[in-house]
Amino acid sequence: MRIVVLAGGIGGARFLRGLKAAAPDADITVIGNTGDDIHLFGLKVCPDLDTVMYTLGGGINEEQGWGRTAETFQVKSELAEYGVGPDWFGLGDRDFATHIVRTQMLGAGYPLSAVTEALCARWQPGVRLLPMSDDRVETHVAITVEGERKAVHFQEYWVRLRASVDAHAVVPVGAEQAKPAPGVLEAIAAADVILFPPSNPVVSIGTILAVPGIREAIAEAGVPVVGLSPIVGDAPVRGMADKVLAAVGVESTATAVAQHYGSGLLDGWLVDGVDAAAVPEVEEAGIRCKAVPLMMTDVDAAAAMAREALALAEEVR
Ligand code: GDP
Ligand code: FO1
Ligand code: CA
Repeated sequence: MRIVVLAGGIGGARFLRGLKAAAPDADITVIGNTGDDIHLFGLKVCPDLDTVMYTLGGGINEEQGWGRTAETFQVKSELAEYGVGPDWFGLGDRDFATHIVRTQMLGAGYPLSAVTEALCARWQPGVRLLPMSDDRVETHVAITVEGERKAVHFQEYWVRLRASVDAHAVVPVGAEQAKPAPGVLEAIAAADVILFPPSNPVVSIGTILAVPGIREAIAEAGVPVVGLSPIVGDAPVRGMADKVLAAVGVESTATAVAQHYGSGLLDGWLVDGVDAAAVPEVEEAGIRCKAVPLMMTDVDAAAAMAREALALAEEVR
């Protein structure tokens, strides 16, 4: 079975670990969000691709959900001694190596998709990890600071400001001109099932869908598209997805997120047991819906969610 998954960082990566356990023989292609990417200290950092790669490759810091295990921060403190920032983004020593290799290869002319493949040769994530695009796309967030409206990089909004101010708009800068990376449209067209893990609907999956051609290819693939809600009990399980959902006028409920994707894209939607009341509302919108446990407390729990998603896909096929 060929499965295509659109993934952000932590939510996507933890779901994928479960999916691999639930469907060990499946051929899994991951289309990763690159809108979170940022250039720091002359290096290209791809947080969501790295989170998927490290999580599936056994190198992730489990408690944190991002970055490398047993990390140290010598380079960061040396940079700080020079007064070189930003100091609000924690790049660790081990992680730095990944960004150095990536930047070196990009400088030599390799596209991000080829670089990602080369990095994955070390980590062996057990899936094919494709960036959504080889073209630069950067999510910016419009906010008001001291009465003045301005746009900041998504990482500045998320990590430095902790989404503490309201977002007026979320803009995937460059998306309109971006092309899907090699293999993305082909994987979608060849898929037997397409899954939306419980990733951020706006800045992870929404950004991937903003690359022209990807949304259309999914809608036209003619195979079941099933999503899992990142919103449980009217709040994100972790992170500040509610802030970016509000920016696009979507309530933080499992129902509203399903309606936001819409029946033109989604065939099936899983909500958590605490949101069972959402089932008839989602079905009213023409999307088959089921309530099952959706907390990824460990790999077994994530695997059970993946099995439910694949079962729902068979129901709607
Ligand atoms: P990010 O790029 O690291 O922010 O990760 P993603 O975009 O892939 O996923 C973020 C979303 O995952 C958040 O909105 C969380 O609510 C959701 N999430 C994290 N852990 C869980 C979980 O155990 N269950 C569910 N249903 N959602 C989760
Ligand atoms: N998230 C933080 O909250 N603080 C950090 O200092 C931080 C550093 C970092 C470094 C590399 C990396 O791959 C991810 C990192 N993240 C950090 C996570 C990440 O930037 C965000 O959680 C996601 O991009 C949000 O989707
Ligand atoms: Ca992300």
